[in-house]
Amino acid sequence: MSSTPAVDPTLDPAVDPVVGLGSDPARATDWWRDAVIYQVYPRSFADGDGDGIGDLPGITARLPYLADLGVDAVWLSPFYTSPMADAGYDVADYRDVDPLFGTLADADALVARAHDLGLRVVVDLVPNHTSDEHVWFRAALAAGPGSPERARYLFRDGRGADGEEPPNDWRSVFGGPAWTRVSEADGRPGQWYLHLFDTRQPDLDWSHDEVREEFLSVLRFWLDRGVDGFRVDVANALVKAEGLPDWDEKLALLSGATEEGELPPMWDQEEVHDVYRTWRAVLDSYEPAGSRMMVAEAWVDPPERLARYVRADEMHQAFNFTFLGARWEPAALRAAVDRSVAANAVVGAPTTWVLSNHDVVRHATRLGTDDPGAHVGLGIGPRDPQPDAELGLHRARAASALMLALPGSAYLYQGEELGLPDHTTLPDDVRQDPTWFRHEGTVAGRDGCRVPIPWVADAPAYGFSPTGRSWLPQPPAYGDLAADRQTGVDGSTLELYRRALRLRRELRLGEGDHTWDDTLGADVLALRRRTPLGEVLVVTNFGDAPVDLPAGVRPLLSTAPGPHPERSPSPVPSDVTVWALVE
Ligand code: TEU
Repeated sequence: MSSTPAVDPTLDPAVDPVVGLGSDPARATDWWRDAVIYQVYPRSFADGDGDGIGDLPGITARLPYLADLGVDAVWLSPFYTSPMADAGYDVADYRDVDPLFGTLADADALVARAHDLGLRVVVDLVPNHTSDEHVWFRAALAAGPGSPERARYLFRDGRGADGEEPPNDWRSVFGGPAWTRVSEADGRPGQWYLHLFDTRQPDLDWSHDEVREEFLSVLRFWLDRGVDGFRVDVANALVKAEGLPDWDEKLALLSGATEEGELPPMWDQEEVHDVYRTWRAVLDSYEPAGSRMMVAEAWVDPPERLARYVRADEMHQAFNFTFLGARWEPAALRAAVDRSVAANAVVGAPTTWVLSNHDVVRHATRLGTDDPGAHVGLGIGPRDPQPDAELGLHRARAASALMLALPGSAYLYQGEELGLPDHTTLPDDVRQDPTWFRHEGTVAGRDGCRVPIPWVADAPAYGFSPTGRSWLPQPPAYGDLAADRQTGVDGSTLELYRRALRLRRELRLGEGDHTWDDTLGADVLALRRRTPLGEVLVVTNFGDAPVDLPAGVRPLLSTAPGPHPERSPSPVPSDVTVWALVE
């Protein structure tokens, strides 16, 4: 086994957090309204112990890098005890850390170190389903039909003479049926249980008081340990329609009501809002009020329905997947921005923006394909048409700079600041995502966006782990994109993000509102922002021809390739975003 170089320049940057948690009392509450929140996917961020899977000590060691990058908070995908049937989104114990990732003491150390650096910590909460290894589900299997133990989940008798047909026609989001039949104590086929996701992720019955009480207690457990908020997994799924009626439509995410106005019986039911009202009361009971937040992961369409999750007494934020799924065209993006901002304004909530996460093809890859919206959730594999990597990165930089200029809160996914693409040629035999297995290999699934981060170009596993092990292989392209290759290199994607985040903070771009400027032509999205330093013009050019900036503006940032692109910002090349101060 080879060893890492003695000095890893990305490990210990000289950190000077601009807005420390303690340094500005005004930021103690409502910090989330304009926050930039960085998603860490623990198994792929940094491996401290060398087993090839990232862990909490690995993350803690890299927190200075994140403070230096200029984000306000980190959101950690699940690190709880889990058999890892869905990479930890199948939780067996909500109050403990899986040994793969470390211990509770490691979680406490991570939170403490983050707070020292002025970073907030948001943890993932998975309330729709547990793991099949959760003590409740094991008890439900053992106890048999009609028992109080089964009542915490959605067990039903099957249809047909011998109950051999599932109780309804719902399909799993990951492919295949949404029901699995169990064997009863006598060994005979028995009841079925519902799982909107994998067989190993049984859905809880949220009409059950014990289920509701349990999650209030889990919230308090992590709040008492000092976390600043929760990202709530499939927040729109907890409550199902009475009687679990058939739904012959596809179980599509982002599925709103049908043309007849009928809501899918598994998504976005009215009673789910009661759950978040009780959660909000718990969060607000922690001092100072307004310091703890929740963000809904809810694939709900249209934006007006999504906004109902962020009413004043419910969640603080919801991910804006309409923006993420929009095509690379000015009209589509403008409509997504306008509609989201307007829908949120009605309920007084800030809008969020996100371009990548652990479920979707990274935007540096997606934007190098013909239809970026088509790849949400399904991945790209070696037998699919391959993306144009150069075009994808070029557009991704422009898209990120556009996103970071918008008012509200922005979510970044680990590695996007390096311009990382998906691994689109992962071999079949390393894949782990249940989406791949449940589609019997007909769709690639989400492993391609979950590949471990390259920190050091010349180290084994690009510095991800001290032993060179890596739970998924990294593509060769990750070498040149390693953090150490980009640090201090003007024009690199990493330095572009650092510059954008610093400017965003100085100019307070997360606050206030925007106006569109229609004078630069139909191929351009141009918006104006009022800032403490004056008016800022943001221009993204989607056309083939370069576009001149108006006279008398002072450039601040450009996503064009090469060093110091902001020194010659006009004309704005194709697929480039420029920020400029209007003097
Ligand atoms: O995802 C919810 C979800 O339905 C989608 O993101 C979906 O996984 C994807 O588009 C594939 O079709 C959340 C988590 O983010 C995801 O990682 C989990 O697998 C899922 O819930 C189940 O917990």
